Amino acid sequence: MSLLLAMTGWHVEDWRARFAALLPDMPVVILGEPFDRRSVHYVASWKHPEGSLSGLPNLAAVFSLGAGVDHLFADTRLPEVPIARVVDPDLTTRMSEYVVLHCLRYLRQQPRYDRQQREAIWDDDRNQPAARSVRVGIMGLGELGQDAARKLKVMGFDVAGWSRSPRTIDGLVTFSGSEGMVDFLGRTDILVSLLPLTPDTRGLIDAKLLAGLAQGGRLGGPFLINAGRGRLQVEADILAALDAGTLKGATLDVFETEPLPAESPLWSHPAVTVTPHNAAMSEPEAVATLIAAQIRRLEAGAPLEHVVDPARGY
Ligand code: NDP
Ligand code: OXD
Repeated sequence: MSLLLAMTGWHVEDWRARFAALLPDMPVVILGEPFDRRSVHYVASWKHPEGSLSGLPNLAAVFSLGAGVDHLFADTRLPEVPIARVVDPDLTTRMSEYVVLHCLRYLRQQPRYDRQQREAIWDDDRNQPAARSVRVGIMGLGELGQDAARKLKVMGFDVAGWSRSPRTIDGLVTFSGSEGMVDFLGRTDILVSLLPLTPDTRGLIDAKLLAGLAQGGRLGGPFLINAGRGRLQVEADILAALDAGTLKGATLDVFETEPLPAESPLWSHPAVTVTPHNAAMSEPEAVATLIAAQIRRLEAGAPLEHVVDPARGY
């Protein structure tokens, strides 16, 4: 019985060593090296090549090495076995750090002071909005969205959230579905996207959505932070809104195409901050520990945790 590591873009050796230490009785085999396909009971995947998991007759479960599972559902030949994803405090904390950092950056006008420093301008602007006067709207109120909302509230922001199904969360103004979208956007100065990529969310952050954001708030116009998935956003529409001045700035960790192509205008746009899809990286020690515990649970006859629903796509 073995665990197959099937990943692209990450250093497989870090993961092999970690899993081998955590599961000393289970051989760890690597996609791309020779292995007996009948021996594989478990797969841990990050963007495995299309079709590479078919023909594993004893496969019992697939683990995403990240919180998102769109990379799994992109495989049209994905085996029909239970799929579990990462829900882990290490990853969640990293994402909340990213969201709080960039909301504070906009609140405290840091991009402007960076510019002023480059030009040696001392402009002691006295217009300093309070966090309580800035409305943050979080799209996606799951594991990551709820934690980010809690931490933004600690910083004093006026926080609301939007989800697919109605949610009641202590201390949070919530909206849901297409019927809640207009009111949600209309009270949002900083839009934070922590949505999964599904057929329903693809292309959601487009010209129409951006046009619905609050104008005239305390930051002088709306900002966007997307750390969900790149294909949630229409990059041409974001650039057009920035150039029209209806969007004041965008911080993007994820992109329609990754790595972000060298010719993308996002790289050099003065109102755009680019980070290389690492808002919340999967740290091998934390994530391998979680997956090893899941495998031990299954081997002991206990149910798998953090299982995703293929019909919903997350
Ligand atoms: P969860 O599954 O816990 O939460 C997803 C949230 O999105 C839920 O609130 C869900 O609504 C909502 N949602 C899903 N579809 C829709 C829709 N059509 N309309 C409105 N709301 C919708 O996921 P996580 O919070 O753990 O992770 C979210 C995403 O963050 C991941 O899927 C991944 O894409 C991204 N991510 C990015 C990382 C990075 O480094 N940039 C790192 C980790 C994750 P409901 O509550 O009704 O179910
Ligand atoms: C994830 C990611 O889904 O890193 O965990 O994008």
